[in-house]
Amino acid sequence: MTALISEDLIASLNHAAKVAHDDEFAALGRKLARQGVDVETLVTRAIGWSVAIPTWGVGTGGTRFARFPGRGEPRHIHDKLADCGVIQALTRGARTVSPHIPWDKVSDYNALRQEAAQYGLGFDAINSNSFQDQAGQKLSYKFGSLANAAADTRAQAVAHNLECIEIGKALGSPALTVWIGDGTNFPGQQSLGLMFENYLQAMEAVYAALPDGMQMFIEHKMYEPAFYSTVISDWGSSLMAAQHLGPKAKCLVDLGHHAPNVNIEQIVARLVHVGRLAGFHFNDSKYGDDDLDAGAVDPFRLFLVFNELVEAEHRKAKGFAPSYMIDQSHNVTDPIESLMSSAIEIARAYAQASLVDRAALADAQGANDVLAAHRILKAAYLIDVSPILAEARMRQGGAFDPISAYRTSGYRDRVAKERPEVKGASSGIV
Ligand code: AFD
Ligand code: MN
Ligand code: MN
Repeated sequence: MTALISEDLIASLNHAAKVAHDDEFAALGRKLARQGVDVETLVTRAIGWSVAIPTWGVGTGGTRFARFPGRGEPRHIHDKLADCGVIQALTRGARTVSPHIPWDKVSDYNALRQEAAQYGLGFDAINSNSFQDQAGQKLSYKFGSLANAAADTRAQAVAHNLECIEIGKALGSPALTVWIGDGTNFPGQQSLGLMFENYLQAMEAVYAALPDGMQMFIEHKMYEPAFYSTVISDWGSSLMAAQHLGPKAKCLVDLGHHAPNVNIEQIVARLVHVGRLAGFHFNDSKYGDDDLDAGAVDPFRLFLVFNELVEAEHRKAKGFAPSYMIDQSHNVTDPIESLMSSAIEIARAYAQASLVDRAALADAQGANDVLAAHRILKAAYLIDVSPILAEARMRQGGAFDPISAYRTSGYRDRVAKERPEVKGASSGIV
């Protein structure tokens, strides 16, 4: 298979940036050495870093008002894998994709696994979908799925999740992520207690079908599509469900799924403490589940989340092995560009958090020296780790500047010729 992005092009663009990059990388190396940090340790960590791309993220997203498709929209999972392959080829930090069923259904999953491997991609958590009705589906999810008042609808949603487990096995997915839209729009519409009990009972059947080595990620979300109550609305409900189900069930934190101003990093710390942090859906938000690009609005919050993660790694917290995934909706940008930029911002937060002087921070905290502790944290956040990230990318064959290399490559123009223009003004979140 020919490379999605010419390796010669990447090499020549990297060569053009080399003199300036080498100078800046060396200067950062000297700065870190003065703080007793070997820059190579950071490059190694950056090389080891990877975040999963959601297959639905490479298509243009929308709102409930409209969707404005871009050029060369992926038509199916094969196009989506190619787009994810581009992201990986240029950033080298997006080695897996998170598929979604039924959107990514095919007849041969072994072949799909091989197709992904050709792009250097593997599969991360598989996502079930019982928040929409699919063509030919017998019973509607209008009033819910796993928590529906009707037993036969719950059974249908269970069967769908069991199918996802089977597909996940074939793809090598390490986990099944379950997010349901179930909830109510009116007080009195349903019993809040009974809905949760129905959900738990249905999830027991899904949990029982998990093979060894496959985990279940429970994703909470405060509201939407239900606006009065949501069954798994917060990390408390998610943790209750996970603890009820068993050790393979963990809680997934989508950064956009909380009330504004909620202290997400503290939620992360609590889930680490209890050994139930499944991982993340990274994105950014200002008001609700905005699905904006990670690090676009509040990069400091992203850093604070990673500060908890690196601290957990540092003290070898029990059962700590989170999955890292992006979950965004790109409504006004080229999704490939947004996903590359986000993957870099997430890696940046990881690298910055890796620079926190943990021993000094512990001393300052132990002495109740508030401002010293804060300054230690802030000092790491203020270091521009861009040269480390670029160095890590280039050593793996990636691009110095993935977005400009992508633009120069003409990939979008090329696929726009092969993939027919999407007509019509359908609305809805992807
Ligand atoms: C919706 C939800 C949630 C979930 C995604 C895929 O808000 O973020 O991860 O669908 O199922 O966007
Ligand atoms: Mn999500
Ligand atoms: Mn969401």
